[in-house]
Amino acid sequence: LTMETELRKALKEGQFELHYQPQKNIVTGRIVGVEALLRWNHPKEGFISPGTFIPLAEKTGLILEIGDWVMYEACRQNKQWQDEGYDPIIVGVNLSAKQFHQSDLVERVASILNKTGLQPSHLELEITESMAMSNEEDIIQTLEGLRDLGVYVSIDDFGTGYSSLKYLSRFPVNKLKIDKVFIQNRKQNEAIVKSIIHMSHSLDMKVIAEGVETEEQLTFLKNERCDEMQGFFYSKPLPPKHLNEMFQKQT
Ligand code: G
Ligand code: G
Ligand code: MN
Ligand code: NA
Repeated sequence: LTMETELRKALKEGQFELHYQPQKNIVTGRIVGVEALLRWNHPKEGFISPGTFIPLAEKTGLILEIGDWVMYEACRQNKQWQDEGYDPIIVGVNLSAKQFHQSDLVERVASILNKTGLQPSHLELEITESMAMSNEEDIIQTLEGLRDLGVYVSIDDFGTGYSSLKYLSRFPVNKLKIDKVFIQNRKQNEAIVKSIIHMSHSLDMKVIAEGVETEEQLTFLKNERCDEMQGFFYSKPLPPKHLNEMFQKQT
């Protein structure tokens, strides 16, 4: 089978799963969100990382169907956690460029929220800089449509793309996610990390550090007033039932 055929089959036969990586408020230490990360549980190969199949899914357009499934499943799971009595959190979903540029994206998101019963303010869509930093009218319209719907939008891998900072201040975006390369080479990038935190707050945005792996990194981020953290220091992405255990521990 070609990989494209295999991907179609995977979608039809339910071979995709979402894992969730917790995001903590740095001050309170509580889980305030999770990022949904796609996993392909292949019957022969075992877990396949999205890095290997997302590019093909993008090329073939299959990403639209896969992306709808991801968003639906992430919203459904988050609603289920709320129904189970856990404190409400935000679920983050990665959007690919093709998804983001669908002319009916806002309607699709609204329909998924409607079907799953999740409140818009409990969904965050992650887009990359290159998707957002453009002057095109339809991009601004999409971002405004998402804002009016009440979902959050964050900029993923911030600092690694082609940032046109002139757009950032005009864009209805809620949060910057500092790319892990800046956190992991923290000493070398200290000035950059401080500046991104400062800039986020000046623009009335939240800021989260990705790829936090050490206590030293966390202490630095706390001192610099970074809002949230995500990374292996606290937890890798995990299947949903492990999150239930983490929620229980903190109540
Ligand atoms: O999950 P992992 O740890 O391997 O992620 C690898 C890459 O795949 C990351 O860049 C991540 O943003 C991307 N990715 C993970 N899940 C999804 C998804 O559901 N949709 C899209 N478009 N990208 C995803
Ligand atoms: O591109 P995006 O930021 O969506 O992808 C998140 C990716 O980062 C996933 O592949 C996830 O597994 C990975 N990741 C999450 N936390 C850490 C971490 O602390 N260290 C490293 N090296 N990777 C991480
Ligand atoms: Mn992401
Ligand atoms: Na990222």
